[in-house]
Amino acid sequence: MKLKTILMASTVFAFASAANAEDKVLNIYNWSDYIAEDTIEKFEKETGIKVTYDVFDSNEVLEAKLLAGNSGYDLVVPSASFMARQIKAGVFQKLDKSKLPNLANLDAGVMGNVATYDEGNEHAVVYLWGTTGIGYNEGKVAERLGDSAPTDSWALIFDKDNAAKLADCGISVLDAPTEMIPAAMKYLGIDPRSTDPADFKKASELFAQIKPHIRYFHSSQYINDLANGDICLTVGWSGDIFQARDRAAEADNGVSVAYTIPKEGALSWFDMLAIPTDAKNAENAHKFIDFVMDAQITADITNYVWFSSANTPALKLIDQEILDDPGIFPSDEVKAKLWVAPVYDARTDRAINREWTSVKTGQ
Ligand code: SPD
Repeated sequence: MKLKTILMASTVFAFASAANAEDKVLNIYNWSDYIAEDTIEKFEKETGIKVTYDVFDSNEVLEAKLLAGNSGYDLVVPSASFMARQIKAGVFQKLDKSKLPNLANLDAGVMGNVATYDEGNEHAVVYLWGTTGIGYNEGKVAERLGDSAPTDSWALIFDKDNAAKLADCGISVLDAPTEMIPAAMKYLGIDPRSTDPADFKKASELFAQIKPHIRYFHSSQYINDLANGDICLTVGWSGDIFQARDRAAEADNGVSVAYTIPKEGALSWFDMLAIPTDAKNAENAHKFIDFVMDAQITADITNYVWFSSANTPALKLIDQEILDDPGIFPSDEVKAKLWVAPVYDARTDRAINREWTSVKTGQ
C-alpha cells in the first residue's frame, strides 16, 4: 500500500474514533437532590456513556434555558404543567417508544393523568412525583405554639400570629410562584387552580402579612437548614423534607423533622423526563430514560430521595417505611384533596409572577 493511501486510511479511522467518542456522551439537567448517589455511575458502567450532570431547583430557570434554545442538554426534567406549554413551543422531540421497553413498567393511571399535559404521552415519561406541603421542626414548633399547633394545616404558616411566633426559629418558602400563590389561595378558600389575576392578588395580600416573618425564599437550601435546625418551618417538596429528616437523624443532632400534607389540600405534581428538540445525543437520552425506568434503578432512586415512583414493579422493591408513609404515598382520602397545576398561558404566567415579585420585594 502506498504511503498516501495508508495516511488517508488512518485519518479516516481517527475521525471515526473521534466521532464515536463524542457519541458516548450525555448531558443531563435535573433537579438537585433528585437521584440516587450511584445511578449515574451504574449507567456509565453499563453503557460506556459519559454523563455530564447539572442541577437546578426551579422550573422557571429550566424553562428560560429551554426557550432560549441550544441549552446543550440532551435530557431535562420539567414538571408536567410547565412541560405542556414547552411542548407547544416546540421545545421537545417525540420519544421513540421502540427504544423504551421499560415503559411497560409505568403505572397506566399516572401516565393517563399526565396525558392531560402531553396527549398520548408522546414527549415524556414520569420520573418521580410528589406533593408541595409543610416541613417543620417538631420540637421548635411545639415550644412556640404548644401541643395544639395546627401542624396539619396551612394555618401553621398563613395565620400571621403563628408565623410571628415561629419567625425567630426561621421560616422559609419555595421560590416558586405557581406553587406558593395557589397554596395561599387554597388557605383563603379560593380554588387553587383559578387563573384569575384578582385571586393571585388576594394571595399576595395574604403573603404581605406574613412576609416580615419569612427568613428567605429558596427552593433547595431548606433541606440542610431544616436538618441542622437553622430553620423550623418551610413550605417545600415532600421528598426534600424527608431527606432533611434523614440528614438530621444521621447527624444525631436532636432535630426531629416532620412533613405534612395540609388537611385543606396541596399541590401534587409530576416531574417528567424529556428530550429537547435540539439534543445532540438523543439516542443516549433514550438509553438513560429506559435505564431509570428499570424497576430496581427507580426503586433505588426513591429509596434515596424519598419521592414517589409511578413504576409498578418498583413498588415491590421500595423500602416498606417509604411505602407506608402517607406523606409519600398518600391515602385515597388525602389524594382526593390534592390538586394538579393548571397550564398557565403567557398572560396568566406574567400575572402570577408579577404578584410573586411584589411579595418578595414588598412593592
Ligand atoms: N429536590 C428535588 C425537588 C423536585 C421538585 N420538583 C418540583 C416540582 C414542582 N412542581
